Amino acid sequence: MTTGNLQTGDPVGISFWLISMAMVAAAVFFFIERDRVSGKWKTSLTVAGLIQMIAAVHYFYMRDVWVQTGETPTVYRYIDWLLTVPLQMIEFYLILAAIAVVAAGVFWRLLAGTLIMLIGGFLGEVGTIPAGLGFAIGMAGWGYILYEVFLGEASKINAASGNVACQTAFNGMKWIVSIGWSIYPIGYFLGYLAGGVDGPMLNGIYNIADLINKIGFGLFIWVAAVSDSSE
Ligand SMILES: *C/C=C(C)/C=C/C=C(C)/C=C/C1=C(C)CCCC1(C)C
Repeated sequence: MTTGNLQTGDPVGISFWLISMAMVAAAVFFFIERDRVSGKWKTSLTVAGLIQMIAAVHYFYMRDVWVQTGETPTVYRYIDWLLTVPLQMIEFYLILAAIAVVAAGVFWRLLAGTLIMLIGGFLGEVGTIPAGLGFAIGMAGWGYILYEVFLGEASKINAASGNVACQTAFNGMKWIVSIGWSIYPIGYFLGYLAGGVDGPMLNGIYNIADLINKIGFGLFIWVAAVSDSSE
């Protein structure tokens, strides 16, 4: 299995490969499409492209660790998340800020929730704290983000904005953060808490989650930006 080259019988390795290429393509796409949308959306597409680019580079490294050692590339995975998830929180903020006056506190609260979620998950995955405790801390951080997006100030600003394209993008992001993100704790649970450590299960599920939540997330923003710009 660990011959140093990608094998046909290694679906997780193949998914690392495919997703890294999809992310490169998505980065180029969002950067070029930036030209086509009106001014207030440009920064959102720039950030969407950066997220794909950062993730693509991490996927190259993660793929190598996986293919060459068969081990879970936890450090690369979490460095990637630590960079790209806060950038997604900036996206939320930018979309709201494009149409309303938004207190910076909204962004800082989303960022705080992100850090709690990722630090808890990381410490649990590397074994500094018990895997179950890391899971619980991660869930608490995620719960806080859900609160802010569904019931907190961010949701109120969006509802009051009266801008259809913004509301479309914001609602799409709500789906990503709730349904899309729920794939990650499922991966963690099946990878660490369902009896023994299951590397292929963990990495396979995380990879699918990243495909949906990075590229899918960018596409929601792109759809809103293009439709708002062509009016
Ligand atoms: C681009 C990468 C993204 C959107 C990563 C998102 C990661 C999560 C939503 C992780 C969530 C976790 C929990 C909710 C509990 C268990 C630990 C985590 C970190 C896997």
